[in-house]
Amino acid sequence: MLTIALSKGRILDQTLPLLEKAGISIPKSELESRKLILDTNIADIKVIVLRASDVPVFVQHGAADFGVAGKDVLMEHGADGVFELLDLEISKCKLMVAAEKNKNLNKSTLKVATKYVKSAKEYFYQQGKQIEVIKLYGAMELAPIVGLSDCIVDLVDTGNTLKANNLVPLELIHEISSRLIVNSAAFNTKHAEISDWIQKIEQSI
Ligand code: PRT
Ligand code: MG
Repeated sequence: MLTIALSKGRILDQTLPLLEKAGISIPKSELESRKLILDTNIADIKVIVLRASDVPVFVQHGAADFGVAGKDVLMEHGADGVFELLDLEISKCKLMVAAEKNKNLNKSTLKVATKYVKSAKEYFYQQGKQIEVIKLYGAMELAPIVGLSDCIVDLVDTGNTLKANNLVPLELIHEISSRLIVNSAAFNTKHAEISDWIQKIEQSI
């Protein structure tokens, strides 16, 4: 039995066609049901659909053998106990620093609003800048406008969300795409089976 953990939302939408090309499909009735463990066309492969940030947790602990998660989520999680095997080249975006235009960011301690606490700390530490992190779970773009922070660290795709909130992208922290991860123990114990599927998925990218 193999269990694949997928992130709900945009990653799920873009992963399903890849899996289908590789020979794993989820019937529409399963996707539309409220079930949390979905059957696939292959009897010994199940799919669980999770909150993006929970995917590496399930894979790390072996509750799922495989998973698909954004590089942003993997960097935050630390990804201990998981191997990052493939760049699926889907759900691409950039992790960036953004702020109001002409905002002075040369302060001794910069207030940074983000849900990417670890990535933000590492980035500014490398820049030799001291920061105070304000952890948010969403609507990061609001923080500089209402004076909660000097800047934000968030994902940027088209840039429309920043623009709509009078913010400008300033510095690139990391290019983001979704990655196929595997539980490191499962990779050893179910090596033949797992390598076989990895190859098929790789050919579908
Ligand atoms: O909403 P919830 O908290 O439940 O989950 P989620 O928001 O984490 O899920 P979802 O479906 O949004 O998918 C998140 C994953 O998709 C991330 O972990 C990334 O790996 C990937 N991804 C790719 C993105 C984007 N592009 C993206 N643009 N995730 C979020 N965004 C958001 C961004 O945070 C910002 O608010 O889109 C907005 C910016 O988009 P533009 O086009 O206006 O620049
Ligand atoms: Mg979202």
